[in-house]
Amino acid sequence: MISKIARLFVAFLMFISPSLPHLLGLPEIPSGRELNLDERFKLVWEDDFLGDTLDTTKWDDNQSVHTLHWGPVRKGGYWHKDMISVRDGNLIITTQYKSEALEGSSFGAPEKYEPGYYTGMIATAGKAEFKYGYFECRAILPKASGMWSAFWMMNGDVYETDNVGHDGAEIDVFESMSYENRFWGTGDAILCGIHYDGYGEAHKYDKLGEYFVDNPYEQFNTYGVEWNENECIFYINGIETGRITGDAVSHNPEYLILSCEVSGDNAVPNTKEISLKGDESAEFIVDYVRVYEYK
Ligand SMILES: [Ca+2]
Repeated sequence: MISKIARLFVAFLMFISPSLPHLLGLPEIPSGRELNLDERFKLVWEDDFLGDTLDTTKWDDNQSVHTLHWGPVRKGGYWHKDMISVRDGNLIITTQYKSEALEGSSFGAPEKYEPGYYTGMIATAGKAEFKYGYFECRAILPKASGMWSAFWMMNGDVYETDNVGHDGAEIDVFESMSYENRFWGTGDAILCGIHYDGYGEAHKYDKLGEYFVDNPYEQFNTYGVEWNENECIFYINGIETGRITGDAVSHNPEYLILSCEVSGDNAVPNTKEISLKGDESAEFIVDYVRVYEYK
């Protein structure tokens, strides 16, 4: 209900001036041009998540991805392959507190798994990397506060600090910022942007903005980015939300990532934000990921 009021308020602001919500730091309602997918693109890669296991010819499940720079610790919890499953035509990334550490090691990193929040990620690094086209996933986001689910793209050269993202960038097709615990019902919104020049002092972030999605924790929506040599154009359900041009645009192949994280740092969860209690779990459900080339 509160989300509906927030959305009506934002619609009113956009009626006065389309850029007003953005200036006030509020999410916008997608209102741009239509994608026209069939007319402009052809499908070149997809995973519909059929069968009972992750297709490891397409994805790694974060214990064997050596090209990535991350250990098993991720924000307030751990990434672990046991939290990844495929069921009823969907990929499921489950988040849950484990009072006993799950077994295994990750990336050959020295950190060990301990009791705590467990969730997961999968990536196509070294298996399917793409330059330019249209990239889309169809998903239901995890229904619990303190979850940070995302569909994003990376290239290892994102760490090159040369003031441009041309050698590689982190393209966040969407990041879900949480559920329920944001002011004015804006938890129904997602975030889009591009990070480049690494994550240290030279780090740059072109934040496109935040956008409302239809019942993202209850129903499937599509989240996409169209990427060419000039710009990245972001879409929700085939409607443009906005575009990023200039230095942030990558000109190198990027791999795809689906992931969930929990609020916190160094595997210490922010329990004020995380609404899961006991052994309750939350699921990030992905129907498909599709990659298209320009016709
Ligand atoms: Ca599917």
